[in-house]
Amino acid sequence: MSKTAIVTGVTGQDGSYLSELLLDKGYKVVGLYRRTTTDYENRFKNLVNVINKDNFTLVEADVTDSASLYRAVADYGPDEYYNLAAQSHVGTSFKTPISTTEINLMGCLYGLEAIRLQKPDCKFYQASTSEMFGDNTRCPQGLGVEFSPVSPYACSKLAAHHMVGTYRKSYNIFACSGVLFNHESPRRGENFVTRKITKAAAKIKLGLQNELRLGNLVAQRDWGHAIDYVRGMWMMLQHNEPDDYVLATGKTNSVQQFLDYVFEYADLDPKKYVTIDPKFYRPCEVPKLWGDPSKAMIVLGWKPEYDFETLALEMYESDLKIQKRINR
Ligand code: NDP
Ligand code: GDR
Repeated sequence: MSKTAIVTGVTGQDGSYLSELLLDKGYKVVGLYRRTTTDYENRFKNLVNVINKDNFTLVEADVTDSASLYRAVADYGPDEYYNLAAQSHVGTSFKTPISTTEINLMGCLYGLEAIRLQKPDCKFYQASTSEMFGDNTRCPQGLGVEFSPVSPYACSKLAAHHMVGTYRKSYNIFACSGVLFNHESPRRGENFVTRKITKAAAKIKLGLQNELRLGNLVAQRDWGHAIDYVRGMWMMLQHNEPDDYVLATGKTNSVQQFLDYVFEYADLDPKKYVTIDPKFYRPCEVPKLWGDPSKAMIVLGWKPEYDFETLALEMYESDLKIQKRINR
């Protein structure tokens, strides 16, 4: 019999790729989404490959509304529950710390409780993050490195991370946290720095934009591709023991390096177009993320297939195609 998975945050980057992976593996996928006022087409654009498939169901739920999660678990009796929903923008979390914490911490806890009380054999995946390492620059960062969060986003995710460990130890729930380093794709939200850069480069190339305003260019990130990372999430839940894992490429680059690489490929000079705007600085910055994925590689056999260069060029080419289409 096919397995059923609930995926929260299904309209986001990872939710869409994970749904595709699970459907390919024969799962029934129940994607949870919250109502907003924006138009349907834009809202579900990441889901074009899955939305009309027989085994894919969209269910309205908000992770801050515990009843809606309890109902989804009761109605669908999932074998796996992937908690991807989040207010995921670090900069925004300084402006909306309370709702960020409600979504990221309570959304996780409500999901855990829905499972504990109604379907305790359901496996649970939590989207933890490298942001939890914060300003601890001891590198490369694996699970032995101390967490030192420096944003409301990271604090909320760290509390959720500990909650997952607590449910695993206290109630024997098969709950795993994936401590994932930055992962991107053509479906990355447009206000994250990689997508902001590839979209701007495409628009500048086509004469549709002449300035790109950015914040801190010296921050370093370990950037991988979302397709590799959703595969890792699924692998964690297929292992015989629940545990936490880091997923990362094991390489780090600065924002400046990402910018230079994309602009050079597009044959553009960043100095002509890029302006530093303090509006994009954060009250506290995470200076350097560089992950150590060796545990996931050894125990799960996970390995990223994309590198920084392939990722950056795929994103730029995709944005160029989108801009050509919408400005035809
Ligand atoms: P996105 O921002 O693309 O997606 C977040 C999703 O959460 C969206 O579908 C959003 O829906 C949904 N959501 C937000 N609030 C609620 C709510 N109250 N109820 C229901 N759904 C809600 O994130 P990613 O796909 O990039 O990331 C997935 C998860 O992984 C997140 O938890 C993120 O924090 C975490 N993570 C991401 C990393 C990355 O580099 N991408 C790295 C490490 C962790 P809507 O469309 O309505 O906004
Ligand atoms: P991050 O991603 O904060 O690492 O969180 P983001 O792309 O927002 O920032 C990366 C770095 O770029 C700097 N930066 C800018 N960032 C944005 N968004 N916009 C700018 O104009 C800009 N200029 C410079 C930032 O200061 C930062 O140093 C992402 C999210 O997906 C989280 O949900 C996830 O948990 C972590 O990655 C791992």
